[in-house]
Amino acid sequence: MFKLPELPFDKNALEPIISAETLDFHHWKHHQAYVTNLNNFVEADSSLEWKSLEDVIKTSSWGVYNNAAQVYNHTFYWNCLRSVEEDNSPKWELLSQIKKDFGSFEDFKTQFSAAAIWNFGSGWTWLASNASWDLEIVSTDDAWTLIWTDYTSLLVIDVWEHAYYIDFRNARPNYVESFWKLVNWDFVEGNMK
Ligand code: MN3
Repeated sequence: MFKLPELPFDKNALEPIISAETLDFHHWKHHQAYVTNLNNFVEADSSLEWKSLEDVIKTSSWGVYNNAAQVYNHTFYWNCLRSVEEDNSPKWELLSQIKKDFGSFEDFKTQFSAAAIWNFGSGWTWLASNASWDLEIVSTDDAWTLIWTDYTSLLVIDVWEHAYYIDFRNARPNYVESFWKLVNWDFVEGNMK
């Protein structure tokens, strides 16, 4: 059985950008619902019982895949966040890699923000490293994750409406712009290894 992971911060830690109310819905209701749905599938299919979450994602389709991937994506997203820092930026190796692949940190943010804003409908926008260890911005639809691709996920933003509707209503660009103050670059850099 899979469990809803705890948030890696207090539920008011992301205010005033992401409210405790959003986290109540997004973590306790949406993320929990994916865990509950996944566990219902596991209960009905004993072949899933001893698999890791990543193995379930790699070997399943449709409802099982969608719910398992959403459990994974949300946990990854929470880990990408921390409390507000006005002048928030990556350091060391990650910063030099970003400069190499995007020109500058500002250029990277501009491209990533545009990808997240124009990611049509519900989905996720990722910073990932490809098989040759170059950084790329990749957008996925619905529950899609990068687990069964050659990409290594480094950073993600959830652009489903439920991620921002309470705090930003329909203004996804404002959510995306504010997201930069919340990124946990230590986690992102840790994913490069
Ligand atoms: Mn979500």
